Amino acid sequence: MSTRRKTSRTVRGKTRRAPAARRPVPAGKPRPDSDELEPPSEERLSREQAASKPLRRQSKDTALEAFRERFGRAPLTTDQGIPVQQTDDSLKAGPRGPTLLEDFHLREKIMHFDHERIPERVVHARGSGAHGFFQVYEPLAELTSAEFLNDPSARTPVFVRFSTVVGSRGSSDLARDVRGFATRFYTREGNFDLVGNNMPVFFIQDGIKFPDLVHAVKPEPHHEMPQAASAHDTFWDFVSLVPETLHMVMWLMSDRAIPRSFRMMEGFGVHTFRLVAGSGRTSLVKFHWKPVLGAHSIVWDEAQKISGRDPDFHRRDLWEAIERGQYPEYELGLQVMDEDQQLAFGFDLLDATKLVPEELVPVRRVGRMVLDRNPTNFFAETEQVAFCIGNVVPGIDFTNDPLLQARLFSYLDTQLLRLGGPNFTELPINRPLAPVSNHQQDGLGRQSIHTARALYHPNSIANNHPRPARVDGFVHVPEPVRGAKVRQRSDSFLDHFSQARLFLHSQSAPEREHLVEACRFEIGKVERLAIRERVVALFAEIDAEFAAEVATMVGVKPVKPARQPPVAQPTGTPPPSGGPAKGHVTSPALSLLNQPHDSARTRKVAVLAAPGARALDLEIVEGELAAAGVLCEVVSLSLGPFATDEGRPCEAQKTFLTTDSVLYDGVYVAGGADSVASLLGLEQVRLFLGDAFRHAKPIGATNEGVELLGAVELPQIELAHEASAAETSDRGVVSAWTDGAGGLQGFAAAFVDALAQHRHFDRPRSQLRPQLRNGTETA
Ligand code: HDE
Repeated sequence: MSTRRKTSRTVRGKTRRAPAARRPVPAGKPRPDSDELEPPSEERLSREQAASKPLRRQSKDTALEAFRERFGRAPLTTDQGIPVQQTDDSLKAGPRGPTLLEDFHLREKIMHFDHERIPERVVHARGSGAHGFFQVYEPLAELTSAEFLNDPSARTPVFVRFSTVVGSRGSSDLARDVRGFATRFYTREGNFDLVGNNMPVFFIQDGIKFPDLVHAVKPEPHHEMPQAASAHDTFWDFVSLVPETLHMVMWLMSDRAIPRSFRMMEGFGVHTFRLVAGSGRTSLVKFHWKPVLGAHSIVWDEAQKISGRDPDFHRRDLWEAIERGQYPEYELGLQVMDEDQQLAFGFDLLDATKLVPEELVPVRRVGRMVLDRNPTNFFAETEQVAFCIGNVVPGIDFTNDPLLQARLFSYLDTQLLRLGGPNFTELPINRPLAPVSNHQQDGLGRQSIHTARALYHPNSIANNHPRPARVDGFVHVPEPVRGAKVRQRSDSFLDHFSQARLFLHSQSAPEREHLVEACRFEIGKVERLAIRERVVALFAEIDAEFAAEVATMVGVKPVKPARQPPVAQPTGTPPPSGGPAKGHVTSPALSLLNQPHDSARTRKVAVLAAPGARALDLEIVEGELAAAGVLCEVVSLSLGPFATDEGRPCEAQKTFLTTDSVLYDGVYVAGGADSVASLLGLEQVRLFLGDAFRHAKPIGATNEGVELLGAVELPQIELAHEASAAETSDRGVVSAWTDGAGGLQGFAAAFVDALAQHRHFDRPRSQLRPQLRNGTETA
């Protein structure tokens, strides 16, 4: 039934990705990189060519191709190219004798292995990367002179690395955490790195607090626990003493911290940057990434289970979507403000703990990014990529945001240890496509062989080359700077509560409930009562009712807020109205509920079926789901083909042992009396459906499959009656008794709608019954 599209082929015994030109491209989409990317020739470009030739007209893929090694039929050699005759036994004095020092092959092999690891990133250690391109919709000349933002015909190659912040390289993707969203644009004017997160604000206002924050949230120093979690004393101790963290803490406790997928997450540049037009006019800007699939999350119970079932869940999801040709897509958004609006909104645009509500300054969508190629080698690309917030191109500049200023120092510095010296810019993934010519010399791991004799400026020997680019060179905005040298925070940074409150009040009821639960979970894990009390007291400054809800579950007496700071009313435009929390100032854009929910494309559905399953149900429903871009996986009693009621084979891709409900966006139970009878007897089936229900996922069933839902007794949910012709949809549970193809198509359409809604939090929260009516007793 389900077939997988082939995206790889075997070349001389090795699995190789098909060349870009032959990979599937979704209908209606232009082929990625088509104008700049000539498909890599089958013959590898020579190193000399790659090193000497200006890269201006190459795509990043072509540039990387020069460094890709394919062994083909070449014999095994040492690093020196000496053929190795045997690699299974070390050189010994007799078969039972000691190993000899002269075994250069053994020594080289072990030496290299011993040094395979490099230090992991101090934060954002766990990441996943993808290549793609960015294309601007129309020239933005009135805003910026950046060439890649002015040429709609150009596809600028990009490399994106998504990450979690706190955990080590091997930690679970599903930690409650901020996600990094770092994008490198390989523009013709050099590399531009937009090193952002999936949340628009940050914990602290000044970079000098970053080591304190990170020490507090990382595993505690005495026993290095807990891994990849903020639910421990030191983090909340820091929060309780540094109220500027509170707005970001609200985001961290919200569903945004457990995204469904990297493909379904917003991205934010966080800081206020500057755009500089050719005329010299500057404006302030906040960068956004808007996922075309909308932003969606999962629930905490699910996150914890996924961490056990598949800790690579996000990494796998990204990889597989790209391999399937379902390329993740994001639109670049700009919130543009005038220079004189720095203090116009009731807070300071230089303060990274504040966001600009989209209702005040709409996000203008200016271009799109498509991620269409997986890396060839994780280490060489995803691990060795060295982003730097200081990598900007002419037309983009910085502001005095003190967090941004500290980052300008940190990113270059950190690479020296991680990548072993100043020549990390020569690693293939870090090389710009723009030509590089300067007087940099020597250093550990230098790869370019400079032929110039005069590596200094000015020089007469090479007629001053390379010369400064007088016309196109980067010119920093000549912003006037005046002030006394002080270690001081601006008064305009001192309101730490208004936007935390804005975020809380903008959440829909289920999102708010999740947020409260998350706080109870996290603070409930804090051992020291004094810390719990201080946190709850700070929460009371945000919202007394919210603080009381948390307090009751964490052994703290609710406290009255010491003072209610004035709500910073945005000036200039009326406060956004409507939204879930009536009577409060809200920003509807902050609620995930208000994200687009119009497509089920790329969602994954578990199809529960066993021998005797109704062939027509499977064929029609799977076909309709596939047509809507939904991926189906048949989960059954054992792997491999089984016979349907018509005797035709159906391939089971997973069993109840090898997969779990939490790894899917929805579940469908096919009809067929024999199939349903076998499923009824399995405890795993009850757990599968029970979890899907608890996690508010769409559940569908046709014909005898409806009986299985009845047996699980989904509380207060109405199911289709055998006599009724049309399908029944009740809070994301879709069921139908239907013989014909038309009825099954109607069912599938309703199920696709339910999938597009993502989650159905309007379901009753009562517990499912602990046993199947007709099935085995369970604990
Ligand atoms: Fe980072 N951050 N950061 N950060 N950051 C790093 O750079 C740092 C901050 C972000 O996928 C490090 O190469 C300081 C904000 C991402 O490779 C390091 C401060 C935002 C990534 C570093 C911040 C980020 C990093 C660790 C406070 C969102 C992963 C390894 C002044 C706008 C990039 C490395 C990748 C990585 C320092 C705050 C995003 C140590 C000092 C705010 C996405 O340089």
